[in-house]
Amino acid sequence: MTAMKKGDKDHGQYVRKVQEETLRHSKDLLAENERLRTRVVSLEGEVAALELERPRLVGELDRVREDLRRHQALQQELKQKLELSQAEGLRYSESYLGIERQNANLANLYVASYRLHGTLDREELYLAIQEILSNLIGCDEHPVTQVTYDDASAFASWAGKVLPTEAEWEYAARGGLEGSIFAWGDEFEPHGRHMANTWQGTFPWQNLCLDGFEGTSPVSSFPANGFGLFDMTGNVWEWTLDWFAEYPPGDLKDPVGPAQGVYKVFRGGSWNHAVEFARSRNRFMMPPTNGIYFVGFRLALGHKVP
Ligand SMILES: [Ca+2]
Repeated sequence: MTAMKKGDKDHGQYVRKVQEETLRHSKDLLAENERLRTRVVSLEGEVAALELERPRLVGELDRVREDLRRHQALQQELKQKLELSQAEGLRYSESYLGIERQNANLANLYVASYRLHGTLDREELYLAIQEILSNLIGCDEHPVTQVTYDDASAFASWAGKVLPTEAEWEYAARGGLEGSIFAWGDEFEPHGRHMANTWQGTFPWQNLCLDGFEGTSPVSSFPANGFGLFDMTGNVWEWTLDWFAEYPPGDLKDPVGPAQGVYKVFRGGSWNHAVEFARSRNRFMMPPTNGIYFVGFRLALGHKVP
């Protein structure tokens, strides 16, 4: 055996160390290669599956695009309908104003005729007044109608109260049921029960009176809502404090009417209008100087001045 020098010994140790590290590195590379190969196989499988799914996904994308296009068209159509219905509402109010003017003209003609011909003696005048009063017999519990907004507002001031704003009225109408269609919920006739006085039948010639009333009904003929308020739906519309203006789109919290306007808003539907007018959110309007046989009012306590 040849005696090993120190330099030879160090060199042998260095070579073994390099061999061990190379072997370990080689094993690591093998493991990493195996992992990568497995990953390649997996990804190839996913790509193949996606390729198979591609026609279905493209088809679904086309369908969703088509649905979106259809919904956008529908939304546009509904917007136009809404604008038309609001314009129709204004025309409707104008037509009532025309009828009121005609009635006023007829009344003036009537009085003028009596004055001209002198046919109204004391007895006839008494009978005429009795006839007018007889229409009110038995109506003590019915809501007042034929009052203008100005009348209602003057009465409220005299009584130390106010007319409710639209927002206050709508909040009161729902009786604590947030977003409900009517004062008692979403179903107009729950379990077939009439909950309000509206018009049934084909307006204006067929008044079926299925709710038991041909005209106005005594207040509290139907159940109160959650706040204990009667007739928030139907019977007579009710003047509110607000001037009319179209609401902007989207949800609104306590919207306030404009400072000035042409029409005052009334709410709630009436015995003279079908169910679709009776929704708590529905609005109608006419000039504040108009009084008509299906519009009345109710008072609110008003705001306390600090
Ligand atoms: Ca009725």
